[in-house]
Amino acid sequence: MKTTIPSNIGSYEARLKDFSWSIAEKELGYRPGDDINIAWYCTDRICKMGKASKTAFIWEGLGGAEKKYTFNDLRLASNTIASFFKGLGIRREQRVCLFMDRIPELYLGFLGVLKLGAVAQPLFSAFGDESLLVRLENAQTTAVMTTHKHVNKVRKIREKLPHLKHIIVVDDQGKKPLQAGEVAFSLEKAEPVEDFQAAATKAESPSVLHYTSGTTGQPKGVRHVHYSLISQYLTAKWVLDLRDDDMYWCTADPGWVTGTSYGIIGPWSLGVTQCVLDVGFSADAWYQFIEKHKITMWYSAPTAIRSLMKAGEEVVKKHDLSSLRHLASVGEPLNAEAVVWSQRVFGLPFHDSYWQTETGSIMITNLPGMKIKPGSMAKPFPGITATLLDLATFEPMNSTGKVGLIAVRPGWPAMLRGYWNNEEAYKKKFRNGWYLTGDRATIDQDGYFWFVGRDDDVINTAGHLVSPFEVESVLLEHPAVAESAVVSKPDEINMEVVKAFVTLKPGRQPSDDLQLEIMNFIRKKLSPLAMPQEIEFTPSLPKTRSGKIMRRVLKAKEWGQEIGDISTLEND
Ligand code: 6R9
Repeated sequence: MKTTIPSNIGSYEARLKDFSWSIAEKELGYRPGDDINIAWYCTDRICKMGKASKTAFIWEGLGGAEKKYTFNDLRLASNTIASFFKGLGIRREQRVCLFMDRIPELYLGFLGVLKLGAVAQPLFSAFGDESLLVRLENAQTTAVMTTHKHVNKVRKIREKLPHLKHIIVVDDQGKKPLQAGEVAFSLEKAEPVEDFQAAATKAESPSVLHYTSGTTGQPKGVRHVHYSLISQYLTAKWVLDLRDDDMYWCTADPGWVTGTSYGIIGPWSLGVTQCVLDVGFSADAWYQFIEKHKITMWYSAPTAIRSLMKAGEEVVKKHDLSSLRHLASVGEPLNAEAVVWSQRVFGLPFHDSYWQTETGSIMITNLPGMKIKPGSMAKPFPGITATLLDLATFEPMNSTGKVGLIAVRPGWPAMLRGYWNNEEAYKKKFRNGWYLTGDRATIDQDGYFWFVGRDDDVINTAGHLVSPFEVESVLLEHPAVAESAVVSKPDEINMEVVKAFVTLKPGRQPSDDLQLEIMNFIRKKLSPLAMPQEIEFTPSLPKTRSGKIMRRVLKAKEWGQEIGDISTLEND
């Protein structure tokens, strides 16, 4: 048993009684109507509070490369980057895409974009040019900040992007020539800018644009504003329980909302030191990282935890992990075995946290001090009114144990303010005065939420949301493919993986060679995260009488479930 220190939140019940978001506003010294700039709060304010020389950021890359930054370094770097952007003519509210591996420039660039008052659009560096194109096109992105490793993908699509004015390559050391319209920027060589007036953004000024996948249509750009800081600060403080002397490690990539809300904004607005490891997964490397940096608070995801479980306990014993004091998880259902396992091997349970790109901050969670029921997401964060709505009527349900739609009363600070250029999709997220998450759950007699599944066809593979539509569209571009349907199939580690069913055009025959050819074709266009693990050729696909492909019939077979109502099935 670890020694128990009182948690930041104290008593959940007491907090529920007197909760107001003004608690966070007061702690941050913000009054309604004031300017609020996330980057200023994460850097300048922390320096003003006397923590300029405190370590803010420890970065580790391949081969043990290490870089360290103080809060003053963050302040200077974000000033320098913001001022460089300004010099290029980038203006407030224009979108600047960050397209990099998890190198320091990604984190510092994010702050620089916000400091300028422009909108940060982080995208996974694993994205292929097709995935990149739809997101840059939709956001009418002005600039992309990238590295030599990834710039070719941007070059390939540049002609299709009339709004894209600047490609900034941050690791140019004069080694490789850049092309016309590209500009090099080196943080190490740039003259540090001591004074930069952070943009006087207001609560509702746009800040971050994260793309998320739905079942239909292209990915949607989730619009966030600077006021989201209020939620992110307080949830990082109460759920992640971050304190001044913590060494925090959030394993998420900032291409995903977890990597920005809690991999940048949460910890740095609290003045907490965080560590980033930019190497591929290995249990030994991860434990080594915890041991070396004496990580105290660790925020990760179920797929990673399941991979650690698979790696076994011997490797745990090789390391001293006694610095850990609090663990949390997000992104997928946290299975009960993972909680029990972590309690056994680390002496600490993983605390679940449930939220979405759209919610911007944690909604339902197992707060420190709250009883853990392994397999349950536990209860709403104070200030969050969450309920279950009836699947048919969208009215709140009162019965326990019945499956309903998870819904949240709108109005928390980090809530999305819309989908980029897609008012219609945004409107569909609200019914009877509730925000619809699109997830299903049950609630037990103690008010604990138990995740059941998604209410749509979106695939959650290793915590990454994949739109079947996006994968199907790419498959259809192959000359041999007539139709396609993409569903999930079970997987021990990733919980679910992508599987594609394909019908072929007349004259084309299924073969292993063709399968390989299609795989190679789509690999260039999709991110590895969205790649099907399997392509199955089939003579026909199940369809409704109106011609819609019934993915759920295919999915049920993969999962060995009942197919349910197939009265609308056309070709039975
Ligand atoms: C932060 C994030 C959101 C979807 C969400 C749900 C699933 C997230 C979960 C969880 C079960 C949890 N999800 N946390 N499912 N238990 N603790 O993950 O954002 O990428 O938008 O995904 O992920 O289905 O609706 P995002």
